[in-house]
Amino acid sequence: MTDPFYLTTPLYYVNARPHIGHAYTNILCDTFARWKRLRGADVFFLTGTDEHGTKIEKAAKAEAKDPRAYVDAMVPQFKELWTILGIDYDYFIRTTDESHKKTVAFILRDLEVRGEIYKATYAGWYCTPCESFWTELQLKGDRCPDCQREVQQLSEDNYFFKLSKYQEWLIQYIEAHPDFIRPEIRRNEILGFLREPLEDLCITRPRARLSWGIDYPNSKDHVVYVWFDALINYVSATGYGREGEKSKAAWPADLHVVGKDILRQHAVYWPIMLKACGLEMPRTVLAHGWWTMSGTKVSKSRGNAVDPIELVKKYGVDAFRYFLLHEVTIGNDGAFSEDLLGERYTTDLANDLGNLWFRIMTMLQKYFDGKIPAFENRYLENELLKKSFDLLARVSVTMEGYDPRTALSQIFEVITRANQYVEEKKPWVLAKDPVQKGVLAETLFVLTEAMAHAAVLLQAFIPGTSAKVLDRLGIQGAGLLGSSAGFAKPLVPEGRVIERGEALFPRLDEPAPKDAGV
Ligand code: ME8
Repeated sequence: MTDPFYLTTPLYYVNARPHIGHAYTNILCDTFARWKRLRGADVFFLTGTDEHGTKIEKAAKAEAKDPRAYVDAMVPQFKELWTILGIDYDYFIRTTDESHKKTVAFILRDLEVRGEIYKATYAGWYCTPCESFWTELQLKGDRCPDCQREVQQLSEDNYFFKLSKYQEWLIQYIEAHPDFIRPEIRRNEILGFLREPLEDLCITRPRARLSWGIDYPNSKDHVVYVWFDALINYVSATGYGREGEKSKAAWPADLHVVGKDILRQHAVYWPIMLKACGLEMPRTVLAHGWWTMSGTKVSKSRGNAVDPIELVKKYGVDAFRYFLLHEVTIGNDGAFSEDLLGERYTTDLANDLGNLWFRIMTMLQKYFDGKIPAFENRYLENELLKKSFDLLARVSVTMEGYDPRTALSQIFEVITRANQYVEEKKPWVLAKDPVQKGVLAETLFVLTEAMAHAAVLLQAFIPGTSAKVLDRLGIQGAGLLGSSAGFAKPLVPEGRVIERGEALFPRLDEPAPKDAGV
């Protein structure tokens, strides 16, 4: 039996086109999903769209569309971007799916039976963009404490979920499970938030004020609060609450990846909802930081959104993936600038990786007719070869800790070392001396193996480039990461004639790469 691994992205609001922030979350998840698959896990990777609530209703109205027609027209833009970015998800869930609505209704009825929901009058302040209620005390200078926008005064009957009852339980759970909220800075933030008394959660909106939502099962006058509906997607994708339906996903999730803006919903509301339903906790909620531009968060509402499709057209999908994965440590914010992306493209991808490939292949062609030289001792004592064979062990530990940035640095360390090795060994000098033919063969063998091992590991990060290299080298990459024994050995078939092929990362002033993905 292979280990199951269930991971999720947030469900994105469809009130605008996805931008670099959404791309980042999905690229992170895709990298984790690919990594786990390559390691042999039975992965279920879920993404999708959040389609109810005031924001969506307003956006539809602005285009004079019925909300259903509006969301149906927006969803393909998300799917298209995921295809362009190589996001290999297993299932795309929409909160307007009938199956999802059934699970939401099941959970609400169940929670009512369990005595976890009550009806009461709410009087206070409301932030429409955040869809959140605030008390007078929570406001910051008359504005929403989360987004600093204007709030409106409201008084209305609603249904409430007993969050406060589980506050102590949640604190203890988080303290007993250090991996539940990551990274640590975010875990501390949630524990800090839980030092203040938790209020019960208002889980409905009066239909008179908002009609675009899932029907509340026991009241014709209410729809379900969009966050309560959306969080449930993670279990509705498993078929929960729908007798007889089968899904490949099995609860609990191993990993929820979210931005730090929605950590509270995932690390406070969601665990308590699950606990109240008698369901298991997800293993890890991983909160990443924000991409910023000129110091402010990239966001649809701020109008500073960066279009990932434009960047992919210009730099290629792998350069874009590499940049996002490499530029920040998960949890920290990252300042986006196209100059920086261009710089990374040139230094790391074109000059280090692309150039290493070009040099090795040029030398193989020149000195060995493009063939890996026949070679007796393919397990020779050699520092670079050893570093290449050991790479899986190092990268696995890093990836177990969900740290793709360090993993990429570890892989690129071998690439950098290989480039230095070329300088040290000077194959062009060795080639002049027939006595050195054996040393020359050994040198090129070691270099090709370093390249091959790096490429096998890069499958999870920059899959297109990795596939190109592996294909040219005649290596089947898929099965090589299941065990260290399968990886720590020579990988390139002896005697194979290798095509140098076109440049992996052409200079930026040359025409765009053909397989930019768009
Ligand atoms: O919050 N930097 O949807 P949303 C990094 N529907 N990541 C960013 C980002 C930025 N500047 N901007 C957005 C919602 N993101 C809810 C979620 S889940 C059950 C419901 C990413 O469309 C990041 O993952 O506003 C963030 O958490 C998410 O997009 C918010 O997407």
